[in-house]
Amino acid sequence: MDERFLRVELADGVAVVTIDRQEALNALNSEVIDSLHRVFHALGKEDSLRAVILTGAGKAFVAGADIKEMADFTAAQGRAFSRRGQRVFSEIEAFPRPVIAAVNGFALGGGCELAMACDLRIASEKAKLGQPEVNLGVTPGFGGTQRLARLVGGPAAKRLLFTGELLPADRALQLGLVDEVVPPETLLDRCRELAALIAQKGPVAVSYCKQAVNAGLDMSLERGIAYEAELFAQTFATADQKEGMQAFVDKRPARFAGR
Ligand code: DAK
Repeated sequence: MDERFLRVELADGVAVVTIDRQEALNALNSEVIDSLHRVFHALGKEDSLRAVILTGAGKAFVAGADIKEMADFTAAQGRAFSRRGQRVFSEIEAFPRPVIAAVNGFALGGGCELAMACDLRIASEKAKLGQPEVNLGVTPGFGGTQRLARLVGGPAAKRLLFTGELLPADRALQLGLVDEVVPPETLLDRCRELAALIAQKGPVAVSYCKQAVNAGLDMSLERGIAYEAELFAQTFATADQKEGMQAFVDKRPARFAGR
């Protein structure tokens, strides 16, 4: 599954995907974006997969979309790049398993947007997050204005977007842009710990929870609750529900099959 700029390690139901294009601080060029698409597509076919950890090699998570590649774009190239990027970000957001961003360093522009397309964000104390696109005379283009406002609220999102300010990890935590901050040397272990905890749970139920929260954010409360009830009903057609409830009655750990 490895690609030129992407490493994939799959063990115990958890995939660690590392973007490794350190000469450009892991900036997202077309090749990295296409590789992410291929890797997530391939991971989607792994029956044993329970969670994904996405991180960057070196001092950056991802320092943004590749400014050097974008600089001379024609409108048509810009459109194609935008479609590629948006497709991958949507695939990650809708990926049937939880995706945890291990934000090891700079997560700027498209990098911050990539982290926001993940389900959880665990940051190293060294991480810096922000949307500095206004420095380049552009807006975020991979969902930054929308996901940031949903995560941190309108005023905080506007301040970050208007100023291009880079937030240290502790400030990002206060705003809710990341969920936890840990020392750099423990970042991957902490993410693996979380992924392992998730991997013990009913896989279909975890997947439905992700689906319900994501879809519900675009619905009225009334419709969201109706959608939740439907997913709840569907879990009763799974082997996982039978196993989970029988294991409770038998006072033993559940052994979920993921179906
Ligand atoms: N793209 C390309 N190369 C980059 C890069 C980037 N985003 N960020 C860093 N690099 C490269 C640097 O050019 C440098 O390369 P060489 O000069 O060695 O060849 C190398 O990585 C190391 O960077 P620095 O020497 O600058 O390292 P420092 O530690 O001094 O500084 C930094 C780190 C992260 C503060 C700095 O590199 C920096 O400010 N980088 C740019 C951050 C940034 O502005 N990111 C946002 C990019 S714009 C859209 C879709 C998407 C987008 C917009 C529209 N549509 C669909 C409409 C998204 C836009 C963005 O993400």
